[in-house]
Amino acid sequence: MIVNGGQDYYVNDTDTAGDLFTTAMGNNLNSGKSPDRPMASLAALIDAYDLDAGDVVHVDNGSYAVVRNISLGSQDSGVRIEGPALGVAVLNRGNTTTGSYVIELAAADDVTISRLTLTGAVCGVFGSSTSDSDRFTLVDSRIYSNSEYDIALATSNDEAIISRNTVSNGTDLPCIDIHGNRSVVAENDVSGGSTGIYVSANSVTLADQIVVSNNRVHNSRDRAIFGEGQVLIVGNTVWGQTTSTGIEVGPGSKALNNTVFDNKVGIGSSIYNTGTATIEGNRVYRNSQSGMSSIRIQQVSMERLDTTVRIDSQGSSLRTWCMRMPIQEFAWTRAGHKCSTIQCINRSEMLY
Ligand SMILES: [Ca+2]
Ligand SMILES: [Ca+2]
Ligand SMILES: [Ca+2]
Ligand SMILES: [Ca+2]
Repeated sequence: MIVNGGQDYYVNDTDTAGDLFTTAMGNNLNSGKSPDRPMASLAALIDAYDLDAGDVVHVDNGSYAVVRNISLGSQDSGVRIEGPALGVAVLNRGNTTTGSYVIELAAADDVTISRLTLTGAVCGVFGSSTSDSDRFTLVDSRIYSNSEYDIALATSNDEAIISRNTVSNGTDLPCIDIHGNRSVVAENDVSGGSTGIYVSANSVTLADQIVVSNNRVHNSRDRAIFGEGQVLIVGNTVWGQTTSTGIEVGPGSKALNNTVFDNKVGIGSSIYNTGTATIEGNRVYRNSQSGMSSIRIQQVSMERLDTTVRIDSQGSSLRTWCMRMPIQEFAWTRAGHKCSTIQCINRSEMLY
């Protein structure tokens, strides 16, 4: 283990065109401690140093073949790893055999990754159920074309922040898969996957709520956003699930103030046995089959202010909702769309 000096670390590939942080080609024989002595491999640098809070690893413009997982352990807690503000630092795992990740969290708390492109792995960022890497932050990055998930953080990884990233893949699994308490998924652009953002909360306690807010999610196979447990899905824009559903809420979750259009079904719920999902204040329009749909509709409620309104099923083959509630305002429906069975609507729920 090399003794640290200063808090800045440098990585570069062998192409110096457009470099912002470094002044020389990367080489793993370098110390990685100054702009003219960058290392070539982020994994090698992480392994060589015991990193701490305040340490910043600068990964310069370039293409990096990631030949083994970049594994962040407890001794690396607090580190920030950042790419260039202009240009891209592409970390390509080039390996989709089981267990291949670009970034693997292994008991590293308070890690921040910013402005990196992560691709070519089973999973771009992975934290297992025993990783217990809390307060992980991923911002301003691009994660795409990983063979299973782009980002997967299991239950032990609490308080993650996934924000302002562009995330996409073409797989049968979610692009973003989040389970840790008090996590936030915000302001990302997410496309593809079976589900764009899949959030299954372990806790039913409000204090542990996971928030999915202000994302743009589109063109996923099964649904754009799914939440179950203590999950708040708020302020997202969701479109382009032409054969499936925009937002699906399971027991304990709430869809609030989202804009949902050009899907087969706008907002659906999946309450199989017990539980309540809440759908409130959304703008839902131009969905080809129905604005809203449910599997067990009688167990779903719609809340307006402090009033809980029951929703009854009608047309079970189409699973179309007919909302029976004290008339607040009449909804209007679009001719030819099967959401026309919706008869009246919450004042704040624009559904047409
Ligand atoms: Ca280390
Ligand atoms: Ca470079
Ligand atoms: Ca340390
Ligand atoms: Ca934890």
